[in-house]
Amino acid sequence: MTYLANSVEPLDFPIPDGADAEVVAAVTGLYTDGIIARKGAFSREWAQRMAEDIDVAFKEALSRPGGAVGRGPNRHYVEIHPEQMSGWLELVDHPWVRMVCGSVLGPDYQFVELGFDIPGAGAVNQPWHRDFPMPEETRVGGRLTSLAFNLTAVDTEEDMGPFEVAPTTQWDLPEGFDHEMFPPKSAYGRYEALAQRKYPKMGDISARSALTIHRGTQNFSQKSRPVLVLGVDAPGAGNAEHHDMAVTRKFYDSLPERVRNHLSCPIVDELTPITQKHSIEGLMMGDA
Ligand SMILES: O=C(O)CCC(=O)C(=O)O
Ligand SMILES: [Fe+2]
Repeated sequence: MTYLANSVEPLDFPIPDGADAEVVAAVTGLYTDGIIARKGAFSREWAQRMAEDIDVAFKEALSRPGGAVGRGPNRHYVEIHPEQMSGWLELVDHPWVRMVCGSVLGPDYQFVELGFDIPGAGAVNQPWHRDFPMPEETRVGGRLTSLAFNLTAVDTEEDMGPFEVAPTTQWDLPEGFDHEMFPPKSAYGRYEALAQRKYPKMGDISARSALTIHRGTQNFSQKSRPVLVLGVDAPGAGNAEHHDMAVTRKFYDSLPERVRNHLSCPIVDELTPITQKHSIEGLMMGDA
């Protein structure tokens, strides 16, 4: 593939030794398009439980100051603790999730974020963006050091303001970007030409580099389109410090060791509801 003059050029895809076809496809997909997916990874019943957990957490977050943060008109983000989601263990222990994380981030990957976006009725196009600035290791080393997994709580329909992504743009250097995350309006034509709209259904899961330029689009319907976000880092990627995820001792002790090994968050006696940090996204996308 060809890269823009103003983009990082990964020298080669870091495919682990002895990788099977599935691993090759995952690494190649994330290093080329910047987004991959597995249809029907979970049952509809599992996704329905996730939707109910999101609903409970969203109501709780709206009931207190700072519980939910605006990401544009009628659009919220809420960070939660793993124990607020009954299917969290099945999510992080899913063979596809483990395969993708291990293949792209190495064996010592860490779960650093759990949350959800809720674009409600009346949400408008977000500005094209990446979720955080490109780290040095990506810019200089051509390596991806984190992943965002997404799971929809509803079957996505055209009028719900689908997620839109511009494949290959995880490598775009942030020239003229606001806060190194928001490309200038003059570059929108390029993103619109590359754009793909995604129509995931309940039970589907995707994985992307959060650097791949994307946006939620205008929701013309009366329904909201909640989407879960699981953030995973390679060791040292540094995103954990932007999140307040924690687990209770009881929950931690109940987890299999192969999951515990991927948790570096605080282990506490009692969970504190998360107050969302003031973010650049809120500044750039507007309040809810
Ligand atoms: O609407 C979506 O699916 C994604 C929203 C998003 O990218 C964000 O709030 O950062
Ligand atoms: Fe985003």
